[in-house]
Amino acid sequence: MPSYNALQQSDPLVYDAVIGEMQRQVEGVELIPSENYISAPVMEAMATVFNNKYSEGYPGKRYYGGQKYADIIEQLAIDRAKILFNAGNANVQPHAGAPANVATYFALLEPGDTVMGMDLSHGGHLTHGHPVTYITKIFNFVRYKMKDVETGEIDYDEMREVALRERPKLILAGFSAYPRELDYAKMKAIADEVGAYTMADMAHIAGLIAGKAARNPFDDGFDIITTTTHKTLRGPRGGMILTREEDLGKKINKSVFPGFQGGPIMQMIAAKAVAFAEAAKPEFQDYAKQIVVNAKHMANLFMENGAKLVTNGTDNHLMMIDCVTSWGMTGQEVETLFDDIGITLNKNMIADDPRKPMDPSGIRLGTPAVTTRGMKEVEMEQLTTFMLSAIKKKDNPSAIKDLHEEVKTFCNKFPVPGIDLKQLS
Ligand code: DSN
Repeated sequence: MPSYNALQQSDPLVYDAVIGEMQRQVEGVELIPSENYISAPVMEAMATVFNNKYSEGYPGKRYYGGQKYADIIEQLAIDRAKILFNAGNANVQPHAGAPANVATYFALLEPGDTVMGMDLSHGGHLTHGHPVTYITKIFNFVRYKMKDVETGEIDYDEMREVALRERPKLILAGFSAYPRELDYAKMKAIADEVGAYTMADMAHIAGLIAGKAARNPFDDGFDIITTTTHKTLRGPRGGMILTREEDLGKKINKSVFPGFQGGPIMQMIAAKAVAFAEAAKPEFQDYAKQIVVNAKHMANLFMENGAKLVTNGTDNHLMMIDCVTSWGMTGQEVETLFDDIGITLNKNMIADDPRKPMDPSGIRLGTPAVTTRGMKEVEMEQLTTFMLSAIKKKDNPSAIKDLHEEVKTFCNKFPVPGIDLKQLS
């Protein structure tokens, strides 16, 4: 870990906030399912002089000079990503997940073309065609949903009917709040029937796919995978677009640069390369499997204690709890209560939620970050007990304060990779 001495000297306000955030991460429990802790090598690669370099173009084909080392790191990231996900092409330049998705739409579609994606209220993502996003002014989005919110089964018959009627050019799999696996083969069959491309936005489950704890959509013939690199994949904040066929990758590359972005963020690409090498190690497979074991265990514990989970369980790293039905509380009330005991998760709409996005009925939580800290089933039991106790004692401020102290003591036993507060004292 860097000493941060120079930062402390030159900008104490920023330094204090950095140290405060480190303390928050160490002393608290992170259950937001899209968050994680990067390793020290990934963090070191991010904080490098590659920040100073402009590298428009691709390895061997750049617009500026001085690319000897930039080419090395970008080619490493590309090659490692291709092996990790069995891809024909990897574009590691997208600055984040949303630009990766938008660049993909522009690579494949003409304005006015139709895209079919999962409804946001059933677990889809804003960038899959939510009306508040600009992209809906350009492309026409149609939706699919779960047939049965008790099992999470997608209505593939309806999806086929809508596809035959609307003739989408792109069928999109992927989600940010759906706790089950999708049937990529069924989606691919529907896409083939209407001549659509298939794209999986696997941002949430990229680490599970890399670690062989979830199915790779390429195995069912999907054309494209987009992802962020900082969630279960445990890399730096950023995005990536993979194609099964090398040729389609050429369209993607043109769309990312010069079509959409300017200079790539080379220090993040260096850190992506490091993270992909980490994810290729056998121990990452153990990590990915444990994420799912932990999530299933926690979900079962909640349900045994009377909580109502959307789809009644999970197959992946996350779960959605209907707080109104479970505890007569809103998602916001539960988020705030758990914040008070040092456990972070997020309020979230549940399927067909009658409440509003900023004040929804549910919460979303997951196990990628706590699993990185080495927690296993027994710790999931402890965490669930903390959360259920908080709900029981919610009207007793001193009991909530005591619980917060217990959570801090518990966290002491599980170091966060890349953070050593003792080095700073
Ligand atoms: N903000 C991310 C998440 O939490 O799922 C998705 O963009």
